[in-house]
Amino acid sequence: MTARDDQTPSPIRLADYRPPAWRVERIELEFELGIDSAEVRSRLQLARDPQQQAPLRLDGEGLELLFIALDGRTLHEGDYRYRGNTLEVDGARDGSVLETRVRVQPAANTALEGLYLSGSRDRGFLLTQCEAEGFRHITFFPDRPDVLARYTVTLCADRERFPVLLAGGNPDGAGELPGGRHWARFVDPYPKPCYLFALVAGRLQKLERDYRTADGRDVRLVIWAEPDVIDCCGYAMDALERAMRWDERAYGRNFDLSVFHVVATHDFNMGAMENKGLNIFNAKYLLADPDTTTDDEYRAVEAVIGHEYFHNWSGNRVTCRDWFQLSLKEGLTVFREQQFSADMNSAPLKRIDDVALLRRAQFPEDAGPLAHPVRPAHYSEINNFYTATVYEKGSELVRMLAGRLGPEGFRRGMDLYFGRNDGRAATLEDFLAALGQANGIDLAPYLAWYGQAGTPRLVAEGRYDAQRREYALILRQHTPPTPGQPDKRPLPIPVKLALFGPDGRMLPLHDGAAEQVVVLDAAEQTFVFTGIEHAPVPSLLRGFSAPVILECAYAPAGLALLLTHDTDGFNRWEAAQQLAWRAYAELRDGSGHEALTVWGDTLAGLFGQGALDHALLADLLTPPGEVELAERETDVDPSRIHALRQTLQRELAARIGAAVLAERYRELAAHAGDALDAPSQARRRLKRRVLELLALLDAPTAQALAATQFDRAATMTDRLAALAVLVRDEAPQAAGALARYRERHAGNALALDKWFAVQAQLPGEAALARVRALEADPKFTLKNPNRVQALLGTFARGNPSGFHRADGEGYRLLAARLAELDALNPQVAARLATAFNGWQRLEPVRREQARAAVAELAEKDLSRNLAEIVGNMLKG
Ligand code: B3K
Ligand code: ZN
Repeated sequence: MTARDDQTPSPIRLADYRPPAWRVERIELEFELGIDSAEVRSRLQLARDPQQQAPLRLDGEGLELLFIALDGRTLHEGDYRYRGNTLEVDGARDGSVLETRVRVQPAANTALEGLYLSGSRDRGFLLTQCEAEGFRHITFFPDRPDVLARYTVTLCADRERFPVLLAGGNPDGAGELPGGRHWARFVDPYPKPCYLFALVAGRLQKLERDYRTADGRDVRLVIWAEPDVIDCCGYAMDALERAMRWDERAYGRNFDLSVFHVVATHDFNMGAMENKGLNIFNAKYLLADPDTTTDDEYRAVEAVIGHEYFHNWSGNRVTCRDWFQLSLKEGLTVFREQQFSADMNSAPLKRIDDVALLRRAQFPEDAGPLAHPVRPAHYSEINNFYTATVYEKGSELVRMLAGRLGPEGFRRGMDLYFGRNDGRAATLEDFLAALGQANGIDLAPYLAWYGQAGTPRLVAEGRYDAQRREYALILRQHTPPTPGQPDKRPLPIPVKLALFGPDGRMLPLHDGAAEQVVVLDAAEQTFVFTGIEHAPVPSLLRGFSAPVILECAYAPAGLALLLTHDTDGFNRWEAAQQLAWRAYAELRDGSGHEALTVWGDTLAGLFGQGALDHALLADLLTPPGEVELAERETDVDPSRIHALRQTLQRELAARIGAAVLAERYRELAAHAGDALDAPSQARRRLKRRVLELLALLDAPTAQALAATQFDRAATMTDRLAALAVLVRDEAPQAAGALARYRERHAGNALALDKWFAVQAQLPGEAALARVRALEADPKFTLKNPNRVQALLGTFARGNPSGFHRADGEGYRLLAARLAELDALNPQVAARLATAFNGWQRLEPVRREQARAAVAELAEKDLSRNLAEIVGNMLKG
């Protein structure tokens, strides 16, 4: 393995943390902006840690140093050294002022980290992305989150080319300069780490709104976008206002600047970024209108708007001491977003979505060669640790803590956490201490969750003693080994539970309560419930009270009872999932059809009753996805899993019946319109599921309905659902529909992404040729992360039967693209490479093909980002 240039290959370790030897109290930045070249002047006011002797060392990558002075004296060669991404300066004292001037090249920056150009040279705009370590691509600085400084930023540029100049903080003057140039200054009163610095400059239009915080501050909210899409920002503005109100109510947190900017870009490595006072969004999570945005995407916009806004407290006012603490801000902020989205929409549906994501993205990560704890102990490239484990599992850990404390206790704890750590760079220990101390509870045992990788298995066994009217629940736990962690400790696992009698009613537990939380904190414990009149069916882990895999030998009839009667919406869905899993295993192993029958008949019954919420019904009718099914197997053959899952769904469809499905489809389709209210969205969700099931029984009818739906659709949700059915079935109408879609949405990048993605999902052998053809499309480019994700990400991650070909062509295509992409954008390449995760569990032929493709890639000259992923992938 070779890592490019002189980057340190040795890992950074949590155990090596030392406070910074030098801090920066104030930084004044002055930018002279241009497309090809920009000059950055910086003035740092330094403070020295009297306990440490280290010379002044600053991070800087790819900077052309034009000038350097210390305390007003110009430095010359010999007074400083700029080598290997570090600038070392002699003679600095506590209170010294260091001035530098550097040149950077925005248009040549394809990594989209630091200062770069979004869009074309003549019409695009300049922006920055600093988290995690992009600031060092802009100027020299101690680029670590525990150096908090006060920022004054002045932007200067040509007025005609860059009419809008923005930076984080409060505006502090603007004016004209000679030669058609102008300037604008921003002062941020809150000390912040440099990863939260941002600027934007270009031709942007705005949507504005006035907002008054609960504590009486007037704030101007401004969303900025390029002129052709400014009309698509209204939904995001409403969502922002909802998020701000919600944080005031739920956490007592108010916004703290006089202006809050949000900017949309089509060229972004991730979803969005919470820069202080100047959030920057991937357009995908900001722009929305009924003609191009699906219902799921509307909810994603609301969620990401909330997420970034909530970071203003969980991340910005209280930041992380070091990057090992990343989940301190990310897990907590995902949790806050989940609460917000649950409050704005349906709480059970949100929980189902989130747990499905956890199972699809995080469980496989935790089970493969890239497994790492929520707080990793070491890393080589921090950008590789913005993972489902740090985010989604991190959120589950906060949820357990919140559950342990109850709503009032958690709020008390959060108040103490925010109050005590405001303006500080904190650790996960600080977080647990505040939550615990505010409630007089020792939460230290939960720290073990942060340090241990792998998904715990929770084994539950119930024994009913009719004579003593006692029910004993025996709970055991074990966590399989993960790379570097062979031995696992027991963790505190809160199990929220209820017991159901044979008639589907909840049995009273201790003190007559219907629901209770027991905490398993040893390898095995028994919990006894007395006064239980019947052998109960336990509803365990209600609301998914811990991120574990539950193993419980339910009889299919017991699961059917929960599916029909459980009062916890999430656990109803969970019962359907468990039943579907059993039914799938029966099909696979030819081991009878008990679960299949119970699953199909129970769902067919619920379908016929029509009493359920449409969206919940749609989710109940959806078995675990191909990725989740593969998780429970060894010698994985994705094409077989695909075929079996299709058979499984066909069985379900047959039990409901083609006529019933077609009839329900027509009923649902009768309510047209583009309304976004919950019932309308739910109707569209069910309509889609019904159409998909019908397609498995009676393809010609379903295709005809889909073609009509495609032509008449009033929403992107309906149009795309219909298109997906046509494309996946390779229906005769598919080509025409694709052509019409392409024509209709020619000028819209986000709609075009969906055009690429829907075709990348073509199942089986046909996928590869389609992906190759699409790569040759003039609209395909490796330079745009959204386009790469739409085509290659969807193919490699969202289409197992297409990607995992036995001949290995899918793997070779991905490996070849990764090498090309890595030269342009290492972060995006490294993220895409994680699609190889799980290769060790493939059946032998595919396993060898995948291994060979990854090994060959590893031989190339790779970025540190991609080298780390590929290296870990081969280690396990
Ligand atoms: N904090 C950013 C993610 C930055 C990723 C850097 N590679 C977005 C978020 O989680 O809100
Ligand atoms: Zn975040």
